[in-house]
Amino acid sequence: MLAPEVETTADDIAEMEVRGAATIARAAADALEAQARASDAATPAGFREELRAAARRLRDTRPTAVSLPNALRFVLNEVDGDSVADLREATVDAAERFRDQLDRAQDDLGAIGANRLRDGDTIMTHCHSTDALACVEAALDDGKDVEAIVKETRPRKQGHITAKQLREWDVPVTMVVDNAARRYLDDVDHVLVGADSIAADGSVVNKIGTSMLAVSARERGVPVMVAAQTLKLHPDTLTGHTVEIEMRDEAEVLSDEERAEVGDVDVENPAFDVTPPRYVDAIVTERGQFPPESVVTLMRELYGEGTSEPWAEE
Ligand code: RUB
Repeated sequence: MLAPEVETTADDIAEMEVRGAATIARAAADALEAQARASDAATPAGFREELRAAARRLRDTRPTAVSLPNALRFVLNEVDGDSVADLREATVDAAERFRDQLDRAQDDLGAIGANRLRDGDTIMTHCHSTDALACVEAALDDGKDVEAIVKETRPRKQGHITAKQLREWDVPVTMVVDNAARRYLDDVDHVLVGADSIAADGSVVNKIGTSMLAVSARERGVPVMVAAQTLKLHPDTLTGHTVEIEMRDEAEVLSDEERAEVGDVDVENPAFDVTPPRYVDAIVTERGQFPPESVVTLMRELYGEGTSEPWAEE
């Protein structure tokens, strides 16, 4: 019943071939569009059931980045019509609108984030965030010179992706192991990271190690800027829910070979952590920059007091 593109996308997200909150959201919208195009459902009810099943398959891949359910909700809530053809067209249109909105949000937040960066500034990055890099790209477009100290980001080394992108823009890059971050903070003007989810109290959920970096940055007096389009706001946290932190395969930390050498140890491999709002100076969104504690106002405005699960089985 599921289109092959849905299965492939779900596998790619789970295996991190497709990764990063915004990119995952876009891939999910693309997959729903592919499902709509491929559907040979005989009835509107059948079409809707297929789309919900596709959304459930995508939803179950990774739990932490709220951009994924927010994207699925955006598309599913726009699917309206009396015939399969109408429903198909509505799905395709909604996916298209979603992609446009995502691109525009990234451009807009990039322009706002760039205003925080001065000519000659050095940033320190953690993981790979397209929202964070949009700020750098906009600053470069404004004619500012920016340098970067890029944290490697164990265990998956997403810092390499960031370094590659920055080098393509001719930004001077120094790569450091994660443990060296504090040593280099004195040379840094801004810590610049993205987010997978932002909670109603302004806590920032991002790649594991973000909170340690933010605490060190606060101790060193270096401002911490989180670039996160409003797709990263987690509406369930308005009603007291917490954000699930993904635990990944221990082999990412300790290979079978290494384990044979080390012996019988337990391994924990959380993919994300929570940075309390007091360590964050600004959350930069396409709607402006916010002190983390005030982001709840924006969340209420955009997402109301609760969320639906339009992919649930009926
Ligand atoms: C990626 C990560 C990124 C955010 C924001 O984790 O933590 O900082 O997703 O990225 P993973 P973006 O590699 O495990 O998916 O700004 O591109 O949405």
